[in-house]
Amino acid sequence: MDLWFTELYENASGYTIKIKETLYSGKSKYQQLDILQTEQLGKMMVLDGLIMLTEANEFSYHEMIAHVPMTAHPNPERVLIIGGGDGGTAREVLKHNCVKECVMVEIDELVIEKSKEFFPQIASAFDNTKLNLLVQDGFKYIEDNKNAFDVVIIDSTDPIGPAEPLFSEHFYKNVNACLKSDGLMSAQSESPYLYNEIIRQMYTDMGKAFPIVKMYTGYVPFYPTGMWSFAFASKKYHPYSKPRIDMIDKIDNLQYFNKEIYCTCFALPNFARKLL
Ligand code: AG3
Repeated sequence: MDLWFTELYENASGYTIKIKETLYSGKSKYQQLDILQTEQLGKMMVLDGLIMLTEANEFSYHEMIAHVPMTAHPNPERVLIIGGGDGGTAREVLKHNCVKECVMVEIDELVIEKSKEFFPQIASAFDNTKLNLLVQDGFKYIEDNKNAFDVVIIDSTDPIGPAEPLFSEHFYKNVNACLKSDGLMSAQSESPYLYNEIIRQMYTDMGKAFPIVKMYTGYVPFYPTGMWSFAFASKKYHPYSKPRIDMIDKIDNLQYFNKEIYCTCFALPNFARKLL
């Protein structure tokens, strides 16, 4: 019998992938978590029916969400990740030796636990002594920590379910307050081909909280349309004002990100520019 998994996009199109077997299926207080063995792309993590990552090419998303802000900041020593419970973003952040502490605040312990069990290469950061892992609500954590971080990375799910409060002006203002005076942030911001309204709203809200707001993109084949966008918001530095371009060649084991990608990822097609 053939088994196929489909993620539906707005109930109108979708992405279908052949499954060998279900490795785990369970429900936390927050969401449904499924881990599936695919035919082609290794293991796959799915939350509430939406693909979070595949083993074969999670690198593009994690490298882009982490290394772009880490390059833009001249000396990122204290980094905060909101979400990212699988550990992929933390793995990338901790490749930077300048990092003294990476705090990761994930609301759902089940995601952390199952990532450790099924995705050891992605969850490798959980053994790093520079990682301070907190299982709590990122929205609340950020309210209580002011002026504390150089870089904040919002590695959330879509704005339905537990991540919804992370897409709001109030939240971005709190992110601004938890950053030092020259701090900056990145956040996953959906596909510009599909989610125009979400993107317009998100960038409008960010613009009310930060003086510098840009979109950059990367290719993430297992997300809707493959073209994925990330928001870059900053208090002081533009992406090209003080980037640590020469450090990029020294980052370990990069499969997607490089100098040329940094220098071009902020270039946007016209239809995407119009959303901002
Ligand atoms: N972050 C989720 C990105 C959104 C995916 N959306 C979708 N498939 N509809 C993933 C967490 C990876 N660390």
